[in-house]
Amino acid sequence: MMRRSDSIADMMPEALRQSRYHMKRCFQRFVSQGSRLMKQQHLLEELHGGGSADNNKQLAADGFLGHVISCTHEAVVLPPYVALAVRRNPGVWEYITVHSGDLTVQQITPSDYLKRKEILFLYDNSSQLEVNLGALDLSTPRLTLPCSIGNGMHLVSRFLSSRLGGGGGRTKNKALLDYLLALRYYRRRPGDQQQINNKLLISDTLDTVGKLQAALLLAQAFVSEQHPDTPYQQMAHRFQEWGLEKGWGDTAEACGHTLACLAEVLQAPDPASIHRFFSRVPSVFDVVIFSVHGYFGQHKVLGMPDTGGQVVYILDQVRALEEELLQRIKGQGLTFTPNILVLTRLIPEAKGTTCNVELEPIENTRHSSILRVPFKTQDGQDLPHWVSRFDIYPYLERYAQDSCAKILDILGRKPDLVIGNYTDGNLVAYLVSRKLGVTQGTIAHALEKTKYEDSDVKWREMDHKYHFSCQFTADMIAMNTSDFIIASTYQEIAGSKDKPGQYESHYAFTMPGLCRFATGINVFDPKFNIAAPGADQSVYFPFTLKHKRLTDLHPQIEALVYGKEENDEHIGYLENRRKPVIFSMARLDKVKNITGLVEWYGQDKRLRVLVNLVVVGGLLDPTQSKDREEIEEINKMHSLINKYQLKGQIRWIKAQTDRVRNGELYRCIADTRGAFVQPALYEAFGLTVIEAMNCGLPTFATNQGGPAEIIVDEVSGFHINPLDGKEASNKIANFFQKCNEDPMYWNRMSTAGLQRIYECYTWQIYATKVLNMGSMYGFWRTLDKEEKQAKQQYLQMFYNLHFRKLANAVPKVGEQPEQATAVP
Ligand code: UDP
Ligand code: LCN
Repeated sequence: MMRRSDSIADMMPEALRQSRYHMKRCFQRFVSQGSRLMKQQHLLEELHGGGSADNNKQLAADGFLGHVISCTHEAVVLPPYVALAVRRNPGVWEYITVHSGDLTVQQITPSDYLKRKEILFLYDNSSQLEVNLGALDLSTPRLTLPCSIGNGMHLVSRFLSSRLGGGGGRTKNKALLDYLLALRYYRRRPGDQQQINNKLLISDTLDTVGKLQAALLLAQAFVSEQHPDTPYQQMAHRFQEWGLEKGWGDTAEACGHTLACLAEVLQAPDPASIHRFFSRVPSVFDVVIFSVHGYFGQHKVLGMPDTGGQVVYILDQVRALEEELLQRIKGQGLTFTPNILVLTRLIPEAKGTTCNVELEPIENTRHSSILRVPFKTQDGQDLPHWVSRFDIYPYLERYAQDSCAKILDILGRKPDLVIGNYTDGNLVAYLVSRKLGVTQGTIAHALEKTKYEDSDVKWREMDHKYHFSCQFTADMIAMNTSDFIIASTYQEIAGSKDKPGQYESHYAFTMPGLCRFATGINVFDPKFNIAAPGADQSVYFPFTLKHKRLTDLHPQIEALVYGKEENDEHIGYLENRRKPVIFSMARLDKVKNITGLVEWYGQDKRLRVLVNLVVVGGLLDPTQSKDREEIEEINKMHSLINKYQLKGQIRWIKAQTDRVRNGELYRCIADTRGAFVQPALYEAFGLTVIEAMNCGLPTFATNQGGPAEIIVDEVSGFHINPLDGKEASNKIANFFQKCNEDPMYWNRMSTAGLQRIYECYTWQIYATKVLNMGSMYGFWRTLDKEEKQAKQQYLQMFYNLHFRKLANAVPKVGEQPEQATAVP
């Protein structure tokens, strides 16, 4: 019996005994064409000497070999050897070589595997730089189960509980005591009358764990005798007598909870009490978020080059974080105002947006602003033009310095948490958090490496256009320096059973002639956390909430959807308005596959009878677009509408940037008892999916990427395979047919979608998680300081000696106007 938990190399001899002949033929086929890189599909085809072999029955018949090949994502063939990169589970890789002649099998290291791979691209790799970042994490605990990936905070509280609860008597909690002694709120801003300088929770007199425990006992006894609502101010003087400072709570009851949490942690910590305590500690007040590349603004930026859902995400995130911060600070009995600054680029030539404004308050917040800092040219002038996100590397170091100075000026203190977004934001977040010595968080809405096949080994071919040499190096630096990483979904980190995740693809990779990452980032690192975004529920609310509906907008929406007028705002019309509408909205990129949806619809007669199609996206006139990809898609849309004679059944509306009206538009589609369809070839997360679901619109979304996780297929919506249009359109048609037979079916799907959202995808859940991360990892980073510092120093050296050179070699294209490239 084969145990799939054993290493492949260990199991091979037994498998060989079972089917030596079959294996030999297979490996000889692999080497028959000389040295090459083979991908999974190719390997599966050649397993049987050509033709498709990926059906499960066939693989089962191939026994162990079939199992190994079905888990092999790539093979390096250097006759007589074949080196296999086998992914046995999400995040779990094994590298082996098989000799095609005698079938001897050997386990090899990732580095050995990558060296073999380089030979395919380089004549001589003997002087290739190798970086092994995993080797620097000697004592960092690792998760072990693939199903725990992305649940880092939970595991950190477990590790902390055994660490703090371990032997060592009263000294065992020294790290926690030192952390508490360092808690302080200091602020001095230029116009402030006086500086604020407050110790928090404990004073310097409580300098041993014993003294702290004694003080906690006294305070606990005292607050238990007070009315639960007694304000902290009335108890403050007693707290101070015991060496306790403010920050425990606003009332006797709240103080009692925090005191009890800390007492429990000091006495016998368990993961739950640690988690509770860190969710109450007053440690995060000011947050800085870097989303550097533009255009970043609140109006008229969606659809501009490089600007998509990540802007929506950051702005909504800020609103949620501010709300959560205000609640927490009040609950801690403090009166400090939180501040959130979103740092982006100031673009003097702002094309009708506010991207040339330095400080812009964020709507629907009281204490949050966008702060724009310009890029500087070599001679110190403000760089006037937009610069593609692929070309901005030479500007980032100076940008980080300038931003840092501005932040300190505006906040009057160091932020408590610096979060980066996308490669550029993350790199700057690294530079700024390193300089200020504060906690660093990382977000990547989509990592670029997995978007382009073989972008690592073929980096040289693509570098003039994409500068992946800089990008992947910057990603490695930021992922490794970051205290925690926020991902939207599990698949973003570790993919699925069959497909590696975006972060996972950085585990071991090489850029021949540049750098070999023998280990880059390990997805079993407890820094990974899933915190899925939500949708602004004041904008995207259920269609059934009649009193909130924006009926004033209905005439405009009516004209958009059902008007007959064709111009550069909309084309096509809907003849039969009694039919439900299937709706899609996205940037008009290839990957969004809106043209795919139009084609599926065109080809499916049954679907065309059942529903109308409304799509929002892009421009309608190709001559008005500057984006190469968008132009192609626009032309394709027109030709599909003609080819399938869709007029009368389709309405194509140009990109809509009024999110409030878009919210009502989703609801109006729900009024038709229609559905939302997200047909992307790949979607990192998919904000439109949750927007639609929030409005109560049954949703069909791609099974490639985030939506596969957002929706539970056939329960809270439907998955569709974007590579199989026939099956997808059939699934949509079946749904509407079923709704005709059972009108309650539509209602059930609508409600189930909403339920899924409320359980898992709200900004409130997100904000709670992220602030807990800020607090928990803020302490975690103080443990094993020497080892962590050694890794930081190594990465700093890597930045100085390697990254800086790469960044400086990128032509400063921003200093001349440039055409838009791809968008995120
Ligand atoms: N969006 C919009 N108008 C459009 C197309 C998209 O307002 O014409 C918004 C959409 O509502 C969503 C965001 O842009 O909030 C797109 O985010 P998503 O995650 O779906 O995709 P991205 O563009 O980030 O890849
Ligand atoms: C970027 C993307 O491509 C989308 O899939 C995400 O939903 C968006 O950012 C926000 O995270």
